[in-house]
Amino acid sequence: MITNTELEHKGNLFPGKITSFSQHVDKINFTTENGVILQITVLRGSVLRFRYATDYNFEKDFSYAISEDGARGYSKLEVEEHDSEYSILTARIKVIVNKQTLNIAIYDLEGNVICKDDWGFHWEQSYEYGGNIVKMSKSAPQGECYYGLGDKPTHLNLKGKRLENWATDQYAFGKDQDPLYKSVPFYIGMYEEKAYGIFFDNTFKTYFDFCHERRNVTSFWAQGGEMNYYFFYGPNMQEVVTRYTDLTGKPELPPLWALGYHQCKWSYYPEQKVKEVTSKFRALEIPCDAIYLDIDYMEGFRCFTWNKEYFPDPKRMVKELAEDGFKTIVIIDPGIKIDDEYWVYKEAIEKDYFCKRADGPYMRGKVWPGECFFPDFTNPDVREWWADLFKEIIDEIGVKGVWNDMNEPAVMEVPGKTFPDDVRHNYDGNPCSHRKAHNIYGTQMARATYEGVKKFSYPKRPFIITRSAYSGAQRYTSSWTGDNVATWEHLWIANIQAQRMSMSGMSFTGSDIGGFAEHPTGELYARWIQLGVFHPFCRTHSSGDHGNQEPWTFGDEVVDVTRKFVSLRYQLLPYLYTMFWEYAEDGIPMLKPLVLFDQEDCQTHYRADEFVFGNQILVCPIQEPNAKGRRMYIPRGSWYNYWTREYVKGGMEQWVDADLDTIPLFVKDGAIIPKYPVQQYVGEKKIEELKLEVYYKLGNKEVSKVFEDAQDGYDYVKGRYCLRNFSFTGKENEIIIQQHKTGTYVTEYEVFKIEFIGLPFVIKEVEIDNVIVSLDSIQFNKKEQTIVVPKDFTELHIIA
Ligand code: MIG
Repeated sequence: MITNTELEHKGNLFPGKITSFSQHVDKINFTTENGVILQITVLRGSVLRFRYATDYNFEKDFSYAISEDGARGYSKLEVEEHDSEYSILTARIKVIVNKQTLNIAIYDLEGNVICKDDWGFHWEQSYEYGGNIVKMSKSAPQGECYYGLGDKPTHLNLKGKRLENWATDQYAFGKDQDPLYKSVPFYIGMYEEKAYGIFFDNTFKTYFDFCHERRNVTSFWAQGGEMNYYFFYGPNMQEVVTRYTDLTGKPELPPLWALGYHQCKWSYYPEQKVKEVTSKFRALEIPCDAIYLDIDYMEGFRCFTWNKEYFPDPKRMVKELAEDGFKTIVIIDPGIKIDDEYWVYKEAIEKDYFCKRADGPYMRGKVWPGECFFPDFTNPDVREWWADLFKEIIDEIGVKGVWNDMNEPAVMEVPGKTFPDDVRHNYDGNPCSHRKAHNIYGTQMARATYEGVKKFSYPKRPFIITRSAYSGAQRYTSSWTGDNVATWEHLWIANIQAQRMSMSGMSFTGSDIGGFAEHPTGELYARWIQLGVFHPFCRTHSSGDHGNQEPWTFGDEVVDVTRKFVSLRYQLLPYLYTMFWEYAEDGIPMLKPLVLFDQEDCQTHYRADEFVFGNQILVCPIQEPNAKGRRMYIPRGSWYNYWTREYVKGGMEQWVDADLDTIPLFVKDGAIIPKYPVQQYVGEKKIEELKLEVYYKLGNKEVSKVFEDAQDGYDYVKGRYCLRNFSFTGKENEIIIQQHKTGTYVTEYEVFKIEFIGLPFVIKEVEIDNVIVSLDSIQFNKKEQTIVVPKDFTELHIIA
């Protein structure tokens, strides 16, 4: 790689002086003497787009990542010309554009530098492919920290690293290995507790260098396409993420069952084996909602076929599994077997839907079925055709979810593990080579799959999971982190990846619990389950090469731990669903790394183990064998140890006990945590009451929310949901809980069972909506500190 002193000798070109300037509503153009145009678009007061052309010439404007539903509009825009610069002022930030160099600097309204160019935009002409290698370099003040970038299995804070985005099938990847399966060219920078974000929307291979090459410089570049990035001002880190997510899109709510526990293996077959596994879950009372069929369910690995020897009557099997509460999820890969007797192959040939090499032949590659061709998912007609292929699986057989694998795309036995660069793609009417389409291929496959599964599941909700993804994939699909390994180090990696994906707009992610390659010890599996139940997507999966990975293969103690933690997840379903709703509605990351939770506390900036699940539950995994606990940082504020109910003050590191049957877990004081009874699968039981665990806090109000609806279907979009907004006020001898309810959905339970934790007084009197009620009438249980009250109160007073 080149260094700075060499840079100018390596054919780098720089913009010259600005010679003209124009503004068209929200777009401001600066043209330089040597043909560079910088176009700044103001999307919102704190969201700006920077786009650079060379030779006076922009490409056609097209992006797969940007969502049409994102918020647009600003209240203020003032552009002024000064002697040596232009200034652009919005309600949130000020941008200065230097007339001599085209360099930009972004300030907050108090005049603090948020982000400024070092060399700014520069480029190199690509002799090999044509076009430019486009580059951007920014000043990196000492102490700046960096986060984001998708699935990178490296320390949460990216300072000092150089990383690459090129979706790659990395079987048994290691710590710090790069790149992996996903390309999310979005990072968050934070300096002096002020955060901003940059999304470099370019699907070519991109690089990010965070003070690795030069100590005071952060840069990013791409092997083609345009320098085209969005800037998000915080200063609050969560707002950076919500603005990025708003721009690149939010998911629909998943069916509630998809937030349950999933069991997978490569592969469960024949039918008898599948049933053995599912029955065992029920017999051992380990809740489970989904069972996966990996590639062996197909006939010779042909997508959309069934192996009739292993699965003679898939429709009956899927129905029987459904009667026992299991949803069947099947894998679908992109490679289509070259086989003239195979209808999917024949249709794609007839319609000319397979990817081709530059000179005309089909893109041929070996994957599981043998020699295959690959649909061009960047062609809208192909996506529509692909979507319709799901009719039988979903509509007739009753499968509830689809798992997209190998969509980097992966190809076996070739050096680059993927398509050659010259392969042609439609790119929605912007024909291009694989260099440009590679990173988006997996997302377009998942998108086509989502359209199909949704169409045939309707009015129920679809469930899709993908391995490869680009920014914006969260609109269509959940994801998992690929082929990890059954080692303690990988437990650390899984924790980082889930947090990083959350900060990168893709909260609905989880790891293969226990590890995909190799075989975990019972202890490692137990520790992984304890973490995995706090990840938005929760699935055990393994290659099956080194033994079984169902919880019972590790003995009774691990069965008990698994049951305990999976049951806890099921109890917390209303909490988890509410945090998903906040993600779907406002783009709020479901997992909050400590730095995102409290960026003003510099103790959090390099923390990576501890995270907040939703808004009020603090989790910290045990990541070593034989541990009886660990040291961890408890963020500022006060917390209750979930297990012991001990009250702890945050803002310092502490030792926390955690034998094999617990994980360090804390609840924020003032929180109201909703729980359902344990169910073996979503919908097994009628919910007779909603349990509310109220964690006492002295002082300021604390707000908690509970979102519920029909748990599936689209009625919630029409307002048929029930959103409860609770606010807790704690005094020395009284607590007040106010409830504000919106939405038209009527929950099936009639009462709340409220449990008080940490209450400093004995309950003497209870008032519901200003009426004193007898303690008998609300089933006051002094020992358990519980009462049962009608669900629709607006104000509850608990008095000493
Ligand atoms: O080349 O379908 O990451 O989850 O079990 C291996 C078989 C293909 C890789 C996936 C893994 C899946 C496996 N697949």
